Amino acid sequence: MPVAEALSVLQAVANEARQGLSSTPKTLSPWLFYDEAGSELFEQITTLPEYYLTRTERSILTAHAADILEAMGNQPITIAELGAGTATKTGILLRAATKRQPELLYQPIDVSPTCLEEARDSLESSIPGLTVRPQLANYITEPIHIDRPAGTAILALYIGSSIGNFSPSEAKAILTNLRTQLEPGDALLLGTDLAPGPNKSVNTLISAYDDAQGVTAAFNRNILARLNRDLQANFHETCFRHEARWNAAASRIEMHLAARSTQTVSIPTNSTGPSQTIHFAKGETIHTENSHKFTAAAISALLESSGFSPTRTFQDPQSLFAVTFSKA
Ligand code: AVI
Repeated sequence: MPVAEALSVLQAVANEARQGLSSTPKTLSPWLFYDEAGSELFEQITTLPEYYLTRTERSILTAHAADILEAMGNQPITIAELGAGTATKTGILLRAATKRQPELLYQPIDVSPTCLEEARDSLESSIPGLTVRPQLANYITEPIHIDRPAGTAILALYIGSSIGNFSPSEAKAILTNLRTQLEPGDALLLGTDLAPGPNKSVNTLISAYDDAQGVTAAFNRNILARLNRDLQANFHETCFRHEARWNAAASRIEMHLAARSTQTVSIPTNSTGPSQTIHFAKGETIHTENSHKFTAAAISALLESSGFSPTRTFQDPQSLFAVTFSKA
């Protein structure tokens, strides 16, 4: 990462820590999870037996790739993806699309340059006819731009249930921002984790965020390790207990870090600002993440309020996860 970029990331980490840890209740933003160590832990989470989200969405995409492409009609398509990461699941749709048209442009949009490069290298070398044009952009706070080769319709992807990590108003803003780039004939495929139902208990949800091997606990505590590494804070990570809670009123899993005892933590004066002392009462928590879980009605309401017309929803047989196709 270029030096100037690394410094601005460090300043953003410091700003988050100063603001979130001096608020009541204490909070830290979930984007702080994803430094190198946290991104590796997240990759491990996606393979855990309890974390059904990734494999279930993959199974839906595998089962319905042809239906999804058919819903786009006969025009050639261009695929763009928000928050693409390393785009491992996207390969399913890209492969299916290159069977219908000889050349395909894929535009992954993400904040991580390393993920974007990894995605380009692995996809271009394994899918003949595919051109990957990565875009480094913060689609959450900045307007985005999607290239449209002449005569193609755009299929935009926002999969992985990443939309669930935003508040309802942020989620609407992200989709509305995307909608500005789309025209009649274009479409959005949105992946969302589903709320508890007849075949999905609250326990299934809690276990997905509090696995037996403790990988999610390590992922959550890594946020403190990151503040130690980046800002020379002195958190004792093991003095904080990982908690996954179901908030029924807000239909979301919340992740917290609870102080096992009274504690005082300091962030020393450094290049990012003055020193900060943070006191924790026993049991006090830092709220680190929300992961919203959607009903079918909530998915439709979100899409419609952002200017989309949902036309088809694909689910797994147990109704754990949904992938919704909407027209622009
Ligand atoms: C990235 N995001 C969709 C994950 C989720 O399920 O909300 C992040 C995560 N947090 C804990 N485990 C996984």
